[in-house]
Order: sequence, then structure tokens, then C-alpha cells
Amino acid sequence: MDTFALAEQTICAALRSGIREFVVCAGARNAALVEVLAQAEKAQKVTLWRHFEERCAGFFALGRCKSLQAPCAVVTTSGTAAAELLPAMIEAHYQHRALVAITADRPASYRGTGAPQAIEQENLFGVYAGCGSLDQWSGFGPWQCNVELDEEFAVATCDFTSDVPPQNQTQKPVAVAALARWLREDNSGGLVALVGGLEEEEQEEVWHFLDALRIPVLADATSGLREALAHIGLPDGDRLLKQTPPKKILRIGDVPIGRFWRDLESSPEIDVWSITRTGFSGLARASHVIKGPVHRVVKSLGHQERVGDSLGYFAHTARRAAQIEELLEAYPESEPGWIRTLSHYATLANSMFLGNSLPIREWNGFAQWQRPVNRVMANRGANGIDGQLSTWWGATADEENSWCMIGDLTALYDLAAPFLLDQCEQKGRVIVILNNGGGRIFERLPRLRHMQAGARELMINPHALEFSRWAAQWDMSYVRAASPADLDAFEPGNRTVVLEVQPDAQQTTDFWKAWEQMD
Ligand SMILES: Cc1ncc(C[n+]2csc(CCOP(=O)(O)OP(=O)(O)O)c2C)c(N)n1
Repeated sequence: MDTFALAEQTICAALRSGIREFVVCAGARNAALVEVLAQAEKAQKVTLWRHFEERCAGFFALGRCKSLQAPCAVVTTSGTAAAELLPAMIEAHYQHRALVAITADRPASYRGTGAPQAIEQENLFGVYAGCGSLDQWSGFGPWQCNVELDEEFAVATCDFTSDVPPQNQTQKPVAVAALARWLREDNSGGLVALVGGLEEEEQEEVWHFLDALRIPVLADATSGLREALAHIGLPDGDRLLKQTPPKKILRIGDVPIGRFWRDLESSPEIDVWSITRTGFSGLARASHVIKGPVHRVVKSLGHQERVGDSLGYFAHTARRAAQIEELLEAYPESEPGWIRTLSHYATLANSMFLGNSLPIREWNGFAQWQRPVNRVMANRGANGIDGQLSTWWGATADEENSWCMIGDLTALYDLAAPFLLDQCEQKGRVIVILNNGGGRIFERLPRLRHMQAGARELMINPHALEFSRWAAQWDMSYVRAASPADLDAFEPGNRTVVLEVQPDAQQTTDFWKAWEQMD
């Protein structure tokens, strides 16, 4: 088929499958697709974003999927350009998001030849994405559409009139009888809920469900319910559960972040049920999984009788919470102390994206509990520190007052993300970089403490890089905060602000030492 006609056909199939946003990463091979998309934008059929760096573009598109609750496509040229999408496709697979890669390829005869910019692109993402024409795609989960195009093409005027919006899929009922029975059965050995990330539409139903059960809850910030469920929450929950493990765990939402979830691998006697949108059990050992939109599953469980706190965790919670408050007051410039301070400021934000590694963990443990923080997000599919800024930018592209908080290596990973800055809303946008000079999470892991100095340095990657220069390169404002008092006059502005926070290393060490000694 004529290259331009094929490009037009590809984009029309994308429109038919419900894709309305495209991130364009241009090259000679995908130029015909770019031409068709530019015409579609002019005809107001699509919104276009552009980036030169496909890894960033992939994560940005993932953020768009999250925010739109609809598909988003990245359009790449051939060769390693297409391969740069792999991390975002993996993340989309585990998050079950409709991220689509439209990869321009050289004609099939080039495969295996080593000719310039010709790689084995068909099925490039392996188990992480289906591959074929967009008419074959279910509309759920990641997908690759690989199109063989010539570089030469003649431009024609496209006709987008055949674009039909996709039919709403009918929802299948989910079988919940066994879970309903399990919830009513003997709870004398303790039933605890671990709540991972939830979609916004899932949250309210989950709140009512857990409030009725009145069981102890450990809710991640990404559930959106961390503060709203504080009345049945477990401060310092991971330690409390380790000391007194319950017989039954109900997990709701994404795979929980905390230590106790990981420890469940070695406690097969604890019975685990998961209600999850993605269907991943999140455990390598046996457990029960119900896959479906969480709010619908919870709703079909019907009215819940109060189960309560049969192991008496709540008797400890007030004291634990008070102990944590004391430590945070004693070490305000430690990393947890900073998280507490920043979590007060963040209540003014419309959203908060938390970077993997320590920021998300320390936020779960030490952010304030009194006032809910709007829309807390993260990439917890594969727990990577890559693409965090790009995902955040995509998830909040048209939103004012959006904040993110990431570690310094995480920031260094995604230095080209601000290429999208001028295409997105900047008002009130704040990038908090918790700069502790490397990957300090590895200092917190007990199993790595026996490593020798040289090896420890290899793990941590210490550095003294200046984020002010990165901010200047992209014309972002820059504020450095060495003590919480430096934030008194802090005001986000009309341009993106980089707020570099430098926790006091000694206070952080002292905080954790005192925290470990808490009983
Ligand atoms: C893509 C990717 N590479 C490597 C890792 C392993 N890893 C986990 S945390 C971390 C260090 C992160 O450092 P930083 O962003 O400074 O945060 P901190 O640990 O100091 O909170 C690394 C390298 C990962 N999760 N993802």
C-alpha cells in the first residue's frame, strides 16, 4: 500500500479505538504518521504532544493514560527509538494502562540485515504488550502497532470522517461469594486490610466498606484514603503487624508498598485475599485474587457487619502516633522531619506525585494525617526510579498546583523530562528534590549493612551535583531549603519551581536510630 495511505489508515484505526492523544517523537521513518497527525490536530480530532526523547515520551504518555483514564499513543521512528519505550510499556503492563506504541518500521525485507536503523521491531515488547493492528486491540493494557513505511511519501488530504468512537464495553459481573464467606468466617485471629493505590472512582466505596468493617487498616497514600481512614489506621503499621501478625489479610487495590506485604512471602500461614484492578497477586506464594474494578467488587460484597480489631492493635496506636510525633519534633531536619513539613505545604497542592525509593515510603510513614492531600500518585507497577518526572508531567499536564517529590538520583534519571514544560500548565508546579546525595535507601536496608565501604559506595552513588544548574537550563525557578524555616516565604509561581531540599544527614541517622529503638 502507498505509504501515506497506510499512515492515514493507521491513525484512523487509532481514532476508532478511542485514542485522542498522541505523543509525537519524530524521525524520517515516521514522518508520514506525523503529517497525518498534524492534519488530525488541525481538524481538532486529536491533541498532540511532542518530545525528542522516546523514553520520556513513553512515561509522559503513561501519565496521560492515568489522568485521562483513556488510551494515549506514542509515535516513534524506527530502531532504538522504538526500543526506548520498553520501560514505560512494562510499567503500563503492571498498571494495566492503555499505552499504545505506534512504531514506524522499515519494510519487512530489512529484518535481520543490520541495515541502518533497522531492528527486529515486530513484537518488540514481548510479554508486556500485544502487537498487531489497532483494530485487534481490546482497548485495555499496552499494545504495539508496528507499521512498515517508506521514507518517501506524497502528502494528501486526510479524511477522518470514518472515525467512530468505540462502544462502551459491557461490564461482566465478578464472583465474590467465596470472599464474602471468608470475610464473615472466623476473624478471631485478626483481620487486617492493606490498601494499595486506588483509582479515584474506587476510593469512596472502599472507604465505606472499611469504615463499616472497622478492621485495622494500613492505607498507602496512593489509595487516597490514608488520612480519611486514620480513625482505623495503624501508625507504624508494618512493625506492629510484624510483632503481632494477623491470621487474615485483605488487600485492596495495587500491591502495597510496605515491608509487611513483602514479609507475607515467608508467612504462608497468613491467609491473603486481594481485590485488584490489575489482577496481579503481588506475591510469589499462594493467595486468592479477585480481579475487577475495586469499587464494583466491594459494592457487590454488600452490607458488611462490623468485624473490629480482635487482636487489639488499636490499643497501641495512640502511643505509637505520639512517639512518632516526638521524633519528628526532635529531628525536624531529618528526612522524615522534612517529609512531615512538606506534607503540610502539600495540602495546598492539587496533586502530589511521589517518587519511588524513600520519598514514597517516608511519606506513607511520616506525612501528616490530619488533612487529606489531594490525588497522591506514583508508578508502582515495576517500582522503577526511571521516568518519574515524565509520568508526573503527563498525569498533570493541564493542572495547576501539581507537586512531585523525588530523590536526587531519580531526578538525575529523567533530566530531559522538562522538554515538555512549555506544553504543560506551569502555574504552581513544584518539583521537590529530596537531595541526600545518592541512593540512600540502600543505607536503610538491614541486609546491606554488612557490605564493605567500597561496595556501599557502589550501591549509593554519592555525588555533589547542583540542581540549580539543571533548573537554569530549562528556565525553571530554583529554591534551596536547608532548614524548614527556609520554606516560610516559599510561594510557587507562574513558572515551574525546583525546590531542592537538603536533609541533615546526622539528624536523619539519629532519627532512624531512635525510631528503631521505639518499642
Ligand atoms: C530503573 C531503576 N534502576 C534502579 C533501581 C534500583 N534503585 C532503587 S532505589 C534506587 C536509588 C534511588 O536514589 P534516589 O532517587 O536518590 O532516592 P533515595 O534512595 O535517596 O530516596 C535505585 C538505584 C530502580 N528501582 N529502578
